[in-house]
Amino acid sequence: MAKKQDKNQTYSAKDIYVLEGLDPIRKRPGMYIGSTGPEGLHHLIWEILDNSIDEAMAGYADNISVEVLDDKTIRVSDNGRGIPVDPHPQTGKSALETIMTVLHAGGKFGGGGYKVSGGLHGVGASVVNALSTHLKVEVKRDGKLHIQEYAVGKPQGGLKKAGKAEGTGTSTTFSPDPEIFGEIVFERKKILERIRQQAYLTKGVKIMFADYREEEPFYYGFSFSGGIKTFVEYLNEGGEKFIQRDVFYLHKETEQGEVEAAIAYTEDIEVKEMGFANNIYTIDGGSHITGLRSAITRTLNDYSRENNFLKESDSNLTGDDVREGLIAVVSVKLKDPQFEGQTKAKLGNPEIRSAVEVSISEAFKEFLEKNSADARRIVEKCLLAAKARKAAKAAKETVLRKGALEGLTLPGKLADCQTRKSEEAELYIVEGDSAGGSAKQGRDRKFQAILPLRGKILNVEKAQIHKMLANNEVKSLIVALGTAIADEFDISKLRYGKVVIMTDADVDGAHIRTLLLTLFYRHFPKLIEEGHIYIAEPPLYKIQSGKKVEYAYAEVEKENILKKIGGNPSIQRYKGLGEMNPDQLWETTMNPATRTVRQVTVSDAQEADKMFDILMGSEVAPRKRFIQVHASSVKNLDI
Ligand code: 0RA
Repeated sequence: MAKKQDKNQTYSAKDIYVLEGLDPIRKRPGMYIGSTGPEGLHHLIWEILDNSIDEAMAGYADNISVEVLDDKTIRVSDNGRGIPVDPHPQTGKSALETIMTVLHAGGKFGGGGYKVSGGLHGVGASVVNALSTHLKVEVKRDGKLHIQEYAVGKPQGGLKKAGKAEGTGTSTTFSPDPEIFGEIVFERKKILERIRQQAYLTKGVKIMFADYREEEPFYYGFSFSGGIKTFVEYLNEGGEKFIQRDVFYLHKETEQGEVEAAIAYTEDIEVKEMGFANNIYTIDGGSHITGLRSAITRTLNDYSRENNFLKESDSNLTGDDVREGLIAVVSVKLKDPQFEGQTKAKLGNPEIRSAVEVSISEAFKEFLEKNSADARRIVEKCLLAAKARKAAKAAKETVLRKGALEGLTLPGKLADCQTRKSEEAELYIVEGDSAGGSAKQGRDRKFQAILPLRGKILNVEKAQIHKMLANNEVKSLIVALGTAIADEFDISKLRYGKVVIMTDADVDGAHIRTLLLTLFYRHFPKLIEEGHIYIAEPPLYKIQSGKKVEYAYAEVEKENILKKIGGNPSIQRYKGLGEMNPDQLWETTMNPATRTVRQVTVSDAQEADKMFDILMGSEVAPRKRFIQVHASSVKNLDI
C-alpha cells in the first residue's frame, strides 16, 4: 500500500543536497582528487577547467584560458554567464559562496541550468578551494565585477562588488596548498595535453594557455573546428599513413544523447580507441565503446558481403580483424552519465550503446558506399588480418591435429638410452649444445638419454603457445617423450619415467626452465601431476684444497665447506653447465647416488596458473621479476 504523503513534503530526492563543511576534503584529499602527488595536483586544474568546459558545452562560453601565473598559482577564466551571485535559498549565502564552500554530495547547482555535464559541476570547485591556501573568484555579471577571496576554503570577507564590468564570465585564481601536496610543480606538457584533448571534444571553443613562469612568457591556443575528426588525425601523427583519403566523421543528436565519432584506418596494426562521456575520458571503455565496435564490425561485414569481398562460404570478419590499424574516437554527451568500475572510468549507461551502434552503422555504411576506393582498402586490410588470424590458428592445429606427430622419427640430436623400460629411463633436457655434449659423454647411457635444446629459440616464442608448439625444438621434445599431445595424449606411451630439466643456474636458465614448465603445465599436466618432471640442481661452486674436491650447491654450503677445510682452497664459481667436464657433470648433477633433483609438483593449480600467466604475458618486467623471485621455489624433494 502506498504511503500517505504529507502535503508539505514535496521534495524529491534530486532536490536534496547533502551539505557538509570542507573538513573531510582536507582530512582525506585522496578521496576527492585521487592522490596528493602530481596527478592530484593537476586534478585541481582539471576540476576548475571542467566547470568552464561545461559552460562552453552548454553553449554559453566560447573562450577559455588557463594561465600559470607563477610557480604557485593557476588562473582559469571563461566568458560564460558567470557564476550566479544572488542569495541561495537553501543557505542564505550567495550562490557563489555556496558553490565554493559547500561540499555537494549530489545534484547540479541551480538545477536545470545544464543540458549535460560531467556530473561534477559545482562539486569540484569547493574541493579545489579546500585544498588551496588562497583562492579568488571574479565574476562579471549584470554589468558588474564581483569578487570574493578565500583562505584554505574559508571566505575572507563577503562577496564584494568591485566596479563596472563589460560582458560576462568567471575567473578563478588559486594556489594549491603545499601542506597537502608536498611538492608543487605544474607541468606545462601535461596541462597542454589536457587542454588539447578538451579543445577537440568541445568543437569550436577556443582555449588559450599562458605560462608566465619564465622570463619569456609562453603562449599557446587551441581551437578545432573539426572537433574529434582533428583528434583522430592528431592521434596518428608520426604514425603510419592513413589508408583512406578522408577521416569518417559523424555527429548526431539522438534521444539517448549526442553521439560524435571519428574513424580512420592506418597501415599499422596498432589499435587506438578512445571513448569520452561528457568530455571525460573513459579509459576502461563501456557502452559507447561497445556500440562503436559492434557498428564497425557489422558494417564492414555487411559491406564485404554485399560487394563480394566475402563469399557465401567465408566466415565473418571478427572484431579483432576489423580493429587492426583502427584509430577511433567516440564521444557521447548524455544527461545522466553512469561511471562504473573501481576508477569510475567506464561508461555504464546501456541505452547509449544502441544509440551509438545505430548512428555509426548508418553513417559508416553511407561513407563506405560513397568512398568505394577507401572502402576497398579498408576491407582488404581486414581480410588480411583475418587471413593472418586463420594462419596462426592453423599452425596451432597442425601441431595438435590427430596424428600430426605420427611417423616422425626420434630427433637426430637425441642421444637415447639403451633401456626400453620407462620406469628406469631418464630424459635430460639440456640447455645448449656444449652442455649437451658434456652430458652425452658424462651420462650412464644404459638409462640416461640426453636431448639438447637451444634455449634462445624457445625464448623468442615465449608469448604464443601455438608458435612454441610449431617450434622444431619443442617438436623434438614431444616426439622424444612419446606421449603425443592433446586428444592423442597417452601417458602409457611415456618413454621416460623421469624427465629432468637441466639448465644453467642463472636467470636465463631459469627463464628457459619456466618456459618448459609452461609447456608441460599447459599441454602435459599429467606429467607434472604424476610426478615425472624434475629439475636438476647443478653446483654453484667447486672448492678444491689439495686433492680434495667439494661442491657447494648454495651460498651457505660454500661458507660451511670453507669453515670446515680452512687452509687456502681454490674456489671456482660455475657460470654454466658447459664449464664442467663430463666427469664433473656426472658426479655433481647426474649420478643418482650423489645428485640432487627437485620434483616439480602442481599442488596449488590456481597459484601455478597465476605464475604461468605472468610468465606467458607480454609484459617483460613483471615476468623477469617473477622468475628471479620464484625460480628456486618449486617444491623440493631430494632423492
Ligand atoms: C550555475 C548556474 C549558472 C552558471 C554557472 C553555475 C557557471 C559556473 C561556472 C564555473 C566556471 N564557469 C562558470 N560559468 C557558469 C547559470 C546562471 C544563469 O542562469 O545565468
